[in-house]
Amino acid sequence: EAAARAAAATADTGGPTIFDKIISKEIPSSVVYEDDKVLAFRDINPQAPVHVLIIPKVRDGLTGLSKAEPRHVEILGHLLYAAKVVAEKEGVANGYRVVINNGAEGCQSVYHLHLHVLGGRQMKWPAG
Ligand code: DGP
Repeated sequence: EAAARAAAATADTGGPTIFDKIISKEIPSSVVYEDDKVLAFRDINPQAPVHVLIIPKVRDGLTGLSKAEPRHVEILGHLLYAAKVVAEKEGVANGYRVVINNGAEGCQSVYHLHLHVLGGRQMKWPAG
């Protein structure tokens, strides 16, 4: 499983991603929260009973966290606050984890910045 995920990690080409089609609803997803700037939907391959992805609706160069610039500070804060809202909505406010995989070595596979919100089970540390 870990090896499969590592193999799935890809390079940042800056091209369109599957998340564009999720934002446009061309590909259906299970939306758990949405506002004017962010969309939160269930991960297709959940790693915990609650596994939600939160993405900016406009990527604006944010293929990954490592591409963050000063202009992104507001949306970065918005995404993190949305994680708190999603955790409450999903009933895991007492304990959850927020993850950003960055780059191939960080096991990132979709190059549109996203937060993972994981909960509903005991998390382990260190993360794998
Ligand atoms: P990462 O490895 O951090 O880049 O996470 C990308 C996540 O995106 C991964 O956990 C699986 C999820 N994912 C990929 N394609 C789809 C999709 O079409 N629908 C949904 N809901 N999730 C997807």
